[in-house]
Parts: sequence; C-alpha cells; structure tokens
Amino acid sequence: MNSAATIQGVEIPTERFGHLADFPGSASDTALLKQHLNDHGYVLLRDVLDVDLVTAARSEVFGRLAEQGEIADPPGGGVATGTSRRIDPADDDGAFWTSVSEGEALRRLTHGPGMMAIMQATLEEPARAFDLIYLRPTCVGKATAMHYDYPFFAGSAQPMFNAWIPVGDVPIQDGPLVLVEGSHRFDDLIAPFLSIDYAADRSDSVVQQAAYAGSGQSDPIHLIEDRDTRLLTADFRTGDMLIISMFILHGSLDNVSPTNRVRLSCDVRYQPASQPADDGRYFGAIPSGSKGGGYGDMRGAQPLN
Ligand SMILES: O=C(O)CCC(=O)C(=O)O
Repeated sequence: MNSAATIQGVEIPTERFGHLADFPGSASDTALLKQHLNDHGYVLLRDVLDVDLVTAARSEVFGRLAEQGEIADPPGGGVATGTSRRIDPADDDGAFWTSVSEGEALRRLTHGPGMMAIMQATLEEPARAFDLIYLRPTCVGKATAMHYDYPFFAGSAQPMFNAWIPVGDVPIQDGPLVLVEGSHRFDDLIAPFLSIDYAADRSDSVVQQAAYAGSGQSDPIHLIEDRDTRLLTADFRTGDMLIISMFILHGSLDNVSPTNRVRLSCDVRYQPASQPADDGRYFGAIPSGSKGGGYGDMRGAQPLN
C-alpha cells in the first residue's frame, strides 16, 4: 500500500509516511517550543503568520516571474507556463534573482516583527535573521535531496534555526519539505559532520559532502526502512510555518501537481542577535552564499522552463 506521496519518483509506502505533529501550544511559549524542538527536531506552527503578508509576498514573487512569462495569469495561482524570457542568472550576475529575493513584501514577511517574535520565543532572546534567504519556486518534477543543514551554517553563532515558510498553500502533492522522523538522534550520521573544522575550510565541496554524506539522498526510502522510521510532512496552508533544527535530516517531496502549480517557499535562518553575524556567506549587503556566487548561484535562481 502506498501513500500517493512521492520522493525521487518513488511512492512512499503508507507505513513509512506520516504527518508532522501540530505544535500543541502557543508560538510564544518558549519552554514548550524548546521542549518540542528537543523531542521532535521540529515545530509545526499553524496559522501564525499574517495571511495578507504571506499573500502579498506570493503576489510579488510570482508577479516578477509572470513578467518573465513563467507564470500564467493570475500570478497568485502560481501555475507554470513552461516557458521563460528570463536571462540566464550567469549572464546577469544574479541581478534578477537578487532583486526578487530582496523584494519588499517578501522581506516584510521574512524579516518582519511577526517572524521575529516567533524566533525570539524559539531562541529565548532577540533574534537576527540571516540576510541571505532561500526562495524556492519549485516546478513539477523538481525536488530537494535529503541533507542536514548544520554543515552549511556552522559559523560563529549557536543555536540557529531554520524557518521554512510556505509562501501560499503547499499541499502534499506540490512537494513540500519532508523530514526523517527521529533523525536528530542519528548520532552515526551527525557525529562525522560535527567533527569537521569548518573555520579552517568552509569551501562548498567540504560543506556539501558533509551535509549530504550518508543522508540517503539517492535512496531515502531505503534509508527510512533501514532505520525503521518514517518520512513526515504536512499539507501546509498560508500562514503556517515550520521551524527545524540544524540537526534534522530533510529534503522535499516531488512536486506532482496535476495543475502544474509551482510550489513557493522560503527558508530563512535565525540566530541570537547578541552573537556575531560576521559570516560573509550569509550576512552583509551582498552575501556570497555557500557556493560563492550569491543569489545567482542558487537553485531557485534558475528559470522555471
Ligand atoms: O524547500 C526545499 O525544497 C528544501 C528546503 C531546505 O532544504 C531547507 O530549508 O533547508
């Protein structure tokens, strides 16, 4: 029996598929947030973001893509046309994708007081968002392979959390984030990437190898069967958000939308504001990103055709 959700083209067996648990308390309950993160490695918050703010960010991003011929009218529907007039990001130095990622409405969502209050409660002190954010319009047939986040963001501050924000509804068939239940306790996968001296070498190859090694990126079903666990996800709605630890194995389901809907999400990291924000990959007016080419190097920067 299969769940109808697919990962890397394979349907997930029903007994290996589950739903993320809704957070049972208030998004301002620091003690419960901390306990839930510790127990589960994630917190799924329902209906905590201003729906108008999320909708405005969605219209802004899809409006820019519609101008490039990639999204059909009305842009908020997020339906891909399969064509694009966009300049290759290598030919405009990432300028287009930088301007979309720095859009005013998007930043009001990712760096505004609503997110900051939730992340302050999560961090138990005032939060600082990374300047570099990962906006991901993901077409049918596309997905993110399984990985741990810590190697990418190991820097001067701890703890850090990743907020995965659905920018509009993201039902399961549109390929939302998926995580491996209990993988924040897979010490045999975590210990090797914790033992690396990232201050000595933060090159993309070192970081990628550490983040993806052993993560079952080529065969996630085999990994969860081997470890007798499940893949967890949710039907995300506008206003929801998911906070995940740097130590939970995650990726995405395949986008199999029958209407060719593009999945739009944004992932943003937050750290204590009192700690150094000096990693040039993620902070500053022109963050370089972990690959070195800034926004132009991101997967989200690729035209949608
Ligand atoms: O949204 C996705 O496809 C993957 C997101 C992710 O890997 C992250 O938030 O770290």
